[in-house]
Amino acid sequence: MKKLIPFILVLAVITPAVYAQVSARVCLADGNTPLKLADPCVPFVYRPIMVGTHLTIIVDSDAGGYWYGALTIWDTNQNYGRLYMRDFNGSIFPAAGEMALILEFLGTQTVDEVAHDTNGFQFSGDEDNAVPGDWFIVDYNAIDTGTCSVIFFDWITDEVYPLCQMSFTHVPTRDFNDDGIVNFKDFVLLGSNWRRTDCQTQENCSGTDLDEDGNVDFDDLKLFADFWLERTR
Ligand SMILES: [Ca+2]
Ligand SMILES: [Ca+2]
Repeated sequence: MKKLIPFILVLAVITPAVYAQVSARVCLADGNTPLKLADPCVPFVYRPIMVGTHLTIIVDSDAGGYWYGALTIWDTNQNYGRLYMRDFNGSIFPAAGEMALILEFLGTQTVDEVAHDTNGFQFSGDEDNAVPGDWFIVDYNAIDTGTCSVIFFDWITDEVYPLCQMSFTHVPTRDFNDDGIVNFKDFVLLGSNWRRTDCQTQENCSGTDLDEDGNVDFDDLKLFADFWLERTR
């Protein structure tokens, strides 16, 4: 036993302190299916999504205790995406504790001396009752074509720099009839515009000229098929 005591002391010295690891993950609208990355080797840069697509961003923790942080749009190209809180209770999971809070804040970003509106949410966990698990959920909607970023702050560890920046690329919708799903009805609409060459003067041939080169052909069919059976809401 005498030999064991120095060994334990050494362990106490070299074992680093353990802190709660709070993170944000992106899922489809079901709040469960992860959104795939564009490149598995590049974190936080996600595969393209269609305009109108709804996503969920979930804040989770591997430990309890007090925490505060934020999610906010960082959209230097003007409001291509937006975050939504479901309602006061709907965006807070029980694991965050009874006193957990979520507050919306509106702000501006100045890009090239032009101020743009932006939005986000500030979170705080319950110091006494928070437990490991999912703590908060907010919805994200792709409003227009372009690239939009959402930045995540863990203000416990850093009050200035974000923990991560999630990047979303919005492409034109393939849900041509706007019924919420890309299926055979949309394929029929694409077929009804097949081989047209006047799309640049005809509103992209009802949206079916997906690469916007003026005609509807196999290039557009390929872009359409990439989103087969995906939902926009
Ligand atoms: Ca459709
Ligand atoms: Ca085309």
